[in-house]
Amino acid sequence: MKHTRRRTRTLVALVAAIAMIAAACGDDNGDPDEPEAAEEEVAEEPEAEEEPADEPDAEEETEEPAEPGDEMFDITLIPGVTGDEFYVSMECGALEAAEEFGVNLDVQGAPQFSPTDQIPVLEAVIASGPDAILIAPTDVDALQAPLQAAVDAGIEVVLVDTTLSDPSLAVSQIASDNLLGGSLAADALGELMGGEGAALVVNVTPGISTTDARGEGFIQGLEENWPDIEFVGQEYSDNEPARAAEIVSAVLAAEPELRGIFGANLFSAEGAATGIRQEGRDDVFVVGFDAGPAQIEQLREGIVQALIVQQPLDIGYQGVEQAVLALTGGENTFEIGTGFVIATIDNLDDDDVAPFLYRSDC
Ligand code: T6T
Repeated sequence: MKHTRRRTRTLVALVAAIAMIAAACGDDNGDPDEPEAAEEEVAEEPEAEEEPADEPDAEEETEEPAEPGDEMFDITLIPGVTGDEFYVSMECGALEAAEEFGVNLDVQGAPQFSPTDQIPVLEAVIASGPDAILIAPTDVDALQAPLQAAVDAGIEVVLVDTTLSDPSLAVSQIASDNLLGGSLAADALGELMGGEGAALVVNVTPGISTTDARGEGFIQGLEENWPDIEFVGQEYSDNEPARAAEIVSAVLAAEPELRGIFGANLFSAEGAATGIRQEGRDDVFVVGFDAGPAQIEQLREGIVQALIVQQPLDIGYQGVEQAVLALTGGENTFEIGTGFVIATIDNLDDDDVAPFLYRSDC
């Protein structure tokens, strides 16, 4: 897309320049023979087209990689879902970068975290012809072919947060180290539980790269460092807090030894904590992933003891930066990892934690 636009622009400029030179020559010398000379030059023009096909033509000679800000690139961010403060914060970071690099940023998302809802959004975005798409795919396999269609249409793809089974179609992927995040959650919960009792994971939906990795990291972390904690399993909330709360009530009834819950994303963690509050249990610890405003409130209330906080602003910022690099002939970094902080009631307002808590608007 950018190449077509740049070529057209270069060609228009070239034609305009020739016209201006011809007009200037005609005006200046007042020699009646001169128009003939000009005509001769024009008549000779077609010969220029008889150059060997592999010679660079004037159009190609003037094509240079664009510089950031040189051209108003159009970039669309497609989050996993709308109304999720993790993605709102990512959008804030992306907007900051868009302003800095002088590109247009549009955001288009679906109200449910599901490929069925996200694919039509992606298809509409492809049809609108942006230069680049930043996307958090909602399923490792279902988004593979639709994103290949974007690449085939000449659109640069950057994966932000989640990834694909085969991410090689993207120029870059920027995400937390979710396996590590899961093991950090296991250690935080293991400490709180004093290394004893049973633990549950409330996850989102199988097939999401990030949350699958967190579940795996948590299980590995328990096995490696907390051998006396019994893992009672992983249940799926479908990204619905109410479903997460129901799961917690049901497992509490069935597992009297349950003392720890890991909520693997914002809505699962928030719902799991709500379930604990509804059951009136103060002997069960909750460690959640993410740090939306409701989660922070639960941390302050003492229903949640720790949050593994990602850096979505940085993911969004770097996503735009990588897209701009791809569009301007720069060198991309294929895999970029962003960090975590662990928030507790004791450090929530500290300077090294507070700036990472998620935003509900920019
Ligand atoms: O945890 C984030 C994100 O990293 C994950 O891929 C999906 O869920 C969140 O958006 C939080 O709701």
